[in-house]
Amino acid sequence: MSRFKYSVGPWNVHSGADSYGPPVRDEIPFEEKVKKFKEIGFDAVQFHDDDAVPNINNYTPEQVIEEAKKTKAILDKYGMAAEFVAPRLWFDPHTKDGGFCSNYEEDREYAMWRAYRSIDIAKVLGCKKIVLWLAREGTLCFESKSPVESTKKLIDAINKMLDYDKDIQILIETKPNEPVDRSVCPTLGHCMAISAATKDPSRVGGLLESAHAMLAGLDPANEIGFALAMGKLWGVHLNDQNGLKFDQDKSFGVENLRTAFNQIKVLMENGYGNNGEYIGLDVKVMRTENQEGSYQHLINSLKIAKALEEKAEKFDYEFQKKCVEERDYEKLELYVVELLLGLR
Ligand code: 3MF
Ligand code: MG
Repeated sequence: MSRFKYSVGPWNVHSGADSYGPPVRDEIPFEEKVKKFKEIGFDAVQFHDDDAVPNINNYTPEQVIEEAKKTKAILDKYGMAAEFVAPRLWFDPHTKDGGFCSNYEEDREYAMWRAYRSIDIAKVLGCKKIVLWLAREGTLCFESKSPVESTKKLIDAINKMLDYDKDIQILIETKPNEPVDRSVCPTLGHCMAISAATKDPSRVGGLLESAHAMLAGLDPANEIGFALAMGKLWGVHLNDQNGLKFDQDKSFGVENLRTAFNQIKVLMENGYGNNGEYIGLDVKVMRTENQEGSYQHLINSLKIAKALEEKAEKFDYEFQKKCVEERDYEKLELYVVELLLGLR
């Protein structure tokens, strides 16, 4: 039995198209994914606004709410909760230069429209969390935007969301780059500073994705610990990454097992989940996988995460204390590796 509740997004099961090639698997309908997520052992679904309401631009705000009810009915049918709604601001032609921090007022207004619709959808789906992965908020050409003005525009947009609804919480999913070259909010440290500058810091926190931390050259377990210390870790996207390259969204723990262990360990030690937080996975299956393998990365990631929960349960804190007293960190490090190798 896991102590955590796990969540996943519909985008985590996809047809395998990438920047260099077309789809290699068939698209799977949303309802079938939800059914399968439940079978695999997930408790909740993560949403983009247009996962919940496809073709969102074609609807009035009232119609968006009606459409979202259809998605809610599917969740209810399979006993699944919704974890969060995230405006997918990086897809639309209006946001090719960013949304909240775009140089064009029209784009900024469009971004707010999507943010308000995301809040409306979250209400229908029964969740309070709005995730902002600020994909295109930043620059490709440094001189095209002022970093000072961009930061202020982001704070302003978050303030408007906080005003729009008194119950919602905003979670910034930080990432240093990709698709932009330089992001406005690259790490959880930046996220905390932005939070403090908003009109209600108690409702603005963070979501840490393992791969995003690694792309910033940071240890995700450390980023998790930092946000926990601030009382502002309200979501995670566990996955893995082979060094500093493109965002790989690999299955959790397959490249950096010790870091994966430490992410689970620090979450467990600090009561993550006690306020209803989910462990979200944000993983993608390899393009080489066939149709039957569409969910294999989710099955594997869950298996690895739960196995690491067991390892963390076994962690000998007395031994750790002794090593610290003796200042024998070589001994402690060997212990951890032996634990992970099954030699302990
Ligand atoms: C990109 C991501 C995103 C976000 C998702 C929810 C597509 O690197 O991690 O996944 O997690 O959009 O905000
Ligand atoms: Mg993510």
